[in-house]
Amino acid sequence: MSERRRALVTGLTGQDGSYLAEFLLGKGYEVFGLVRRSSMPRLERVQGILGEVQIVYGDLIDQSSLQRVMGDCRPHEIYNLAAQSFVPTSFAEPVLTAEVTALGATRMLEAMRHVCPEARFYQASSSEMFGAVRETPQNELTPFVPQSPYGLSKLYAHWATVQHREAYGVFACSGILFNHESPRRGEEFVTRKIAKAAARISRGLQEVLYLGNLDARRDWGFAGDYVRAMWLMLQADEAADFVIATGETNSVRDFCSRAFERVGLRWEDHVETQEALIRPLEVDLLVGDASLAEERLGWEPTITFEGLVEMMVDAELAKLDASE
Ligand code: NAP
Ligand code: F7E
Repeated sequence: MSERRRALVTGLTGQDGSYLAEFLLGKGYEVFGLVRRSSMPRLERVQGILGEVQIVYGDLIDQSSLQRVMGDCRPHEIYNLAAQSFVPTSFAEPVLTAEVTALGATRMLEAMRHVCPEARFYQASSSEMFGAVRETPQNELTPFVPQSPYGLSKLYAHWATVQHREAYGVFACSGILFNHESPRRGEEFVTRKIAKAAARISRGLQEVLYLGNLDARRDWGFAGDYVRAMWLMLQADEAADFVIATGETNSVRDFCSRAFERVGLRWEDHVETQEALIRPLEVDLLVGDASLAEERLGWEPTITFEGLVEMMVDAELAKLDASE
């Protein structure tokens, strides 16, 4: 009988970590999820799989913890999803963001190189690296012009991944993922913030939704589709970097319009803009070209923009119903 495959997932408690762990369990993997210590458990997103996933403790800031965990788990595949991932926080805490998001990835790569060099490595890179975009749509060859300490940190981690592949021959892939959302998205990100507010306003629980830049355009997909792409990258014959995106771009205003329409309201009657929510630098337009992933990995998104907005608003309405 062949050995059960083992996967180590950092960022287990985050949006993508929870979807990826479920996906890997469904494929028969033994899943180890790296969790950092906190005074209160943050396992809400993985409640449903706590009996199946093995929690291991460590922190991307602590090299020795990563080496210990890799030695204990002996993973065949490593998915590095942990990061300080919120762009506004990266302006407020640029050094912490670099420690976790940039150097954390290097720590993971170095730990793998020394402890389990045969493992396959996935780095959660980001469309934020394209920043002030030099061409549209963006693909694997588009130049990077990051516009935030977060984008800059992800760029460092991206090149650390490429360099480890080229210098040491490890199987390391960088997935350049465009924005992906779900009912499990953190509440401070704009899609979840809008979906939650639309639901609450429709039930008379809130009056106004304060937002920043309504003109920013993003290529929004569904997180469940995107974790499948991560896995496909590590099953390929050769390690490479891939853009993962839907190829469609919409503005924050478009998201508002759809979300409020879903609850029978006009967004213009409830949304106000607030200067404090405008970023020091903005990424105005993102839209990805994922044709390489389609061609080499057979990956395609299954959820449309309209389907995503409806899924997120309906999930917020269902939560309100359940709490009544
Ligand atoms: P998320 O919900 O913010 O999750 C981040 C995860 O990182 C959480 O589990 C968090 O743990 C963990 N973490 C933070 N600092 C850590 C540290 N010092 N040591 C260990 N773990 C730490 O992010 P996500 O949306 O799932 O995204 C997953 C990854 O993809 C991130 O690297 C993100 O930057 C990247 N990405 C996301 C998108 C997107 O649209 N979602 C697009 C491109 C790339 P706690 O729960 O303890 O805070
Ligand atoms: O902002 C605008 C904001 O915070 C999207 C992360 O997962 O995707 C995410 O980064 C847009 C921006 O995501 C508000 O200015 C307007 O233009 O939802 P977001 P993000 O910054 O695109 C990338 C790919 C990642 O890798 C990141 O980890 O929406 N916006 N008003 C607002 N944004 C927020 N958060 N809140 C507002 O009130």
